[in-house]
Amino acid sequence: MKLYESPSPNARRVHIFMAEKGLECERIEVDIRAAENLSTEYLAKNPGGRVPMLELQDGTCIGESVAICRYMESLQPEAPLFGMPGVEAAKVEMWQRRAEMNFFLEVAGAFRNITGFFKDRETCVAEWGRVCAERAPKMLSMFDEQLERTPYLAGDNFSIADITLVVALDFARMVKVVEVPDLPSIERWYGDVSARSSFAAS
Ligand SMILES: N[C@@H](CCC(=O)N[C@@H](CS)C(=O)NCC(=O)O)C(=O)O
Repeated sequence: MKLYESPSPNARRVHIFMAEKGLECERIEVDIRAAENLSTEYLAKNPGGRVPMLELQDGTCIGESVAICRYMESLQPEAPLFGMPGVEAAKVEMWQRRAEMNFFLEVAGAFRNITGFFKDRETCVAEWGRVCAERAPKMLSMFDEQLERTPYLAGDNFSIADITLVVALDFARMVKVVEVPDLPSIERWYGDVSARSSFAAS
């Protein structure tokens, strides 16, 4: 299998997930600055036109980082990073979606609209970017309160929800368009999670 990717937060989520699972595959660099992800050839494989994308030996292409991670989980079910079926899996899904939709997407919206990084291919509205930048940090108190009660976002076990939130926080700090407040439980959890060897590998 081949992972089409570029240095980007979503590819990083997949790298960390694969490192947790001890999985490796061929990696193919896609230059998103040069819009290689929008070429006819790439779009035929991944109509979303984003990275990462996984191509299997039989030609099946899987877009969306979380879908790629689900496939990786099927290859190596241990340790279950999507949770055990039932309540645990439901909690992982809940926190994964909150980390992605309530924080990561706000950071991405701020980055894309304020910096105009992809202005060659989309309309950027700086004012909208500022709204996203204002909303993102406010979302963090929900995660902080949860982490006051549990070691990891979804409970007692490390999961894909933790990967998404750490990657989104690191991205927010790197691109500097969103102010990330110091919150005590997030700080404790961030230290624990980011010390895992899978985070260094990516
Ligand atoms: N929901 C997708 C988002 C992927 C995404 O936005 N990737 C960015 C890099 S982090 C990208 O391909 N940007 C290129 C572009 O927007 O043209 C996922 O989870 O994989």
